[in-house]
Amino acid sequence: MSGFDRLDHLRPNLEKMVGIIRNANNILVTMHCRPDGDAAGSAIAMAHMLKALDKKVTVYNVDEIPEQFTFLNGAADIVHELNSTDFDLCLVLDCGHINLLGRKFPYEKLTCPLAFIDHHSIPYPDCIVNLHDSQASAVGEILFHLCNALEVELTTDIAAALYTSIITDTGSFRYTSTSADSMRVCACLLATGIDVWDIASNIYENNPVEKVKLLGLVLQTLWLSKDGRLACLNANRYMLRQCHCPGSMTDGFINYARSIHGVEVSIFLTELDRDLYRLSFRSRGNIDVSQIAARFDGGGHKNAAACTVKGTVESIRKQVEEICTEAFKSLDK
Ligand SMILES: [Mn+2]
Repeated sequence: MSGFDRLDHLRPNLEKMVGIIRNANNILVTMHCRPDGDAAGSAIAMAHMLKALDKKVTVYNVDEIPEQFTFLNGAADIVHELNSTDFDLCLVLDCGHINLLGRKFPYEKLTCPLAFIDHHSIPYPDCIVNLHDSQASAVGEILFHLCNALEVELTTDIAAALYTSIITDTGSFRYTSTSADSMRVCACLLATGIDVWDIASNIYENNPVEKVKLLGLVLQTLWLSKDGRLACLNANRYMLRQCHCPGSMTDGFINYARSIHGVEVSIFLTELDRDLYRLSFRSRGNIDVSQIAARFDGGGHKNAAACTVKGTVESIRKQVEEICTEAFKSLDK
């Protein structure tokens, strides 16, 4: 008995992954574009683990790491350009589909094998191994077990990065993905002596004033469906420019729409270009927004998903409203 409910599920691929990592020397670590706390935290933890094994490590993402995760030791080493694509192994973290690595990712040039570590609903199949657990609250939770399997000491640097992964992907232990195992893993992380308030305040109470000003503009765009079950917020390029904010600054704003009494699905539209939007979904309860996002060639989890859509705010909102009306109907049956 390991004391962890999910370890038996992970064990076969965990052993495979350990073998693959031990055999590689020059390793590329990457994660989904527009990295969130789980992507950033798990990539940083992975890098510390590989360095402890004397591997040469490059952590690469096409996009910048959001400001609130740069306090993590190792965040500054993440690169956004690759001088060489000559690696023995590429570890892909928190990524349900290779396309989510971003348009700028050097797919063609990279010839080394890919190994995935992930918790999205469906494991991406085209790789040498996918250390996958859709019941894990975060990739950070899986990496804790990998750290043990690799016999790497759980340092405070690793623990802080894994804790960041888990608190951000569980909404600070509020989402249903939070399991007894999440808590067990976090208990082990806390036992290293990490400062949980320091981590939480860096992530959640360290907003640039521009972000709060942008939030003020965004909240004025609130739209609710007649039945009050769908809520929409949006940020256009004019607002972003006015507040000197990149599009990534809207991360988390969607939760204000979902927080409204009676709202079951919330959407957030960030204007990328003229008539081109990034569409994010959040749901509570039983609506699976990854299925709605899939209708627009996107993906994600049951309660959080995203895609890119062409159209105006009104036309996209209308399409989503129609899909949601159907979904609510089948839910009410
Ligand atoms: Mn994740």
